Amino acid sequence: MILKRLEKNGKSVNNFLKSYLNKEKKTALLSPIKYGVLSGGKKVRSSIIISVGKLFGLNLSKLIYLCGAVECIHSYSLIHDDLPCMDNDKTRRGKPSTHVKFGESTAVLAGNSLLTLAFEMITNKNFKVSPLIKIKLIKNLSSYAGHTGIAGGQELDLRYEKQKKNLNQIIDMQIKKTGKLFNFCCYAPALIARKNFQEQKKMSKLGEDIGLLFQLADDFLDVKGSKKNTGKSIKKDEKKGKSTLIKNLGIKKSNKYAKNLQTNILSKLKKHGKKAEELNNIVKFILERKF
Ligand code: GRG
Repeated sequence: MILKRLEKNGKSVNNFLKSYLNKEKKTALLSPIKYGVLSGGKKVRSSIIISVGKLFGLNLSKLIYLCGAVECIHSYSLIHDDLPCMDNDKTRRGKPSTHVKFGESTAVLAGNSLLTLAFEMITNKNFKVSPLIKIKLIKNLSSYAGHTGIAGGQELDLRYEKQKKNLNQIIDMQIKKTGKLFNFCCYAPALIARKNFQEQKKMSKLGEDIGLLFQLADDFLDVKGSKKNTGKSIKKDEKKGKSTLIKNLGIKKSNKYAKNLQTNILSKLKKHGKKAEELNNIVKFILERKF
């Protein structure tokens, strides 16, 4: 059931992105940009935005520009993550990585362009929210993508290779690398629905926890998953000496940690009752997923 919903959301977001990109000027970077953002991907961050919107009575048309922006940033991060100077991965979403298909310099520039497109999307006149809300969205999203978020987390991820790091350091790195973008996915609908500051903060924290859960599941898949299902190389973390929770605690304790985190997230959603049904199911999917 939830898989069908994720697929449906993914299609809506892909259609939006296709039509947005088809209106862009026809530059040499447009093909690698489309390849990076449109070919495959679960679009799970978009599904979180959409399901959090349901908690606050927001429909898809109010949120689609946000979904597009978040998927552009996510895809940029994957294109750069796969580069030879980063994690050097040749396969992504079951296809050649963008730099393998288009060359390294083009992949860097397509990634940069996806990052800036995200902010352009938020400023689009058809995204009908107030200018003040747009400024707040841009402020948060830019800090979550930069050195205090994704890029900073990636720097730590690379720096921590072949080092012994404690639990707090690992969690801090995972939250920056993955959690901050999920934070945005939960915070932004609360801001657009004009929820009070306390509620916005709660949604930010909930998003970070969901992002951490997502990253832990990603680490489990690296150990126990298959290349066929995940569409990317597996068993890389141990080879590269990555600092993960699994390396620190072992599989059994890491599983327990993830289960506790999931229970905690689900208990925070109880107050929303039936409105949280879809988000509940996504949180369950995140830990059970095979891809
Ligand atoms: C700034 C030069 C420069 C590089 C930055 C931003 C970055 C490099 C790396 C991002 C870190 C990263 C890739 C974190 C992993 C997050 C993660 C679990 C990605 C997989 O997400 P899924 O499973 O992917 O949602 P799909 O393919 O489904 O979209």
